Amino acid sequence: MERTFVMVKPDGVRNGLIGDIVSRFEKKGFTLRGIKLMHIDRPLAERHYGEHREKPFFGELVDYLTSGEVCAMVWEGKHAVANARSLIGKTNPVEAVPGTIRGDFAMDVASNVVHGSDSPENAEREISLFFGDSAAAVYLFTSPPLTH
Ligand code: FUP
Repeated sequence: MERTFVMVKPDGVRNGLIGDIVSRFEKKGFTLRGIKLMHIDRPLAERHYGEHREKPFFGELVDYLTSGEVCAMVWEGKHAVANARSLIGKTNPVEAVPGTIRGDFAMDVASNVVHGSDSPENAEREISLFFGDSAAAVYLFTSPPLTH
């Protein structure tokens, strides 16, 4: 089984899309292995998008990612990386076909609602970055036992 890292970006959280996006992954057949709401600081955003450091849009990308809470998730399933990218759609929402998440919920490349890893290697790197030791990810998100 493969895992992938998916993140509802700040505009997706602000627009109330977490439930819809989670639902699409569940209905597709993915298994949820980790989920948390968090605020990304600039160093984490810069590491996550390190491959784009030299691009002209890098500063705006980091501003955008740190502008509000995100919902970070680990999803597992067969061909998880490729299947997730099919659900998410093209990077530029103008090109993303209706029926995909970006095709249905986004208008502009600079705020395209959701992230999905582009390779199994990057998925494991991103899971480690956001969830710590990836092998322990499942346990990290188990609620503590109730103590009343
Ligand atoms: P993706 O893997 O689909 O998220 O796409 P990329 O890794 O190519 O891009 C990462 C993020 O950079 C995108 F989600 C949006 C942003 N971006 C821009 O803002 N402008 C661009 O021209 C390209 C990407």
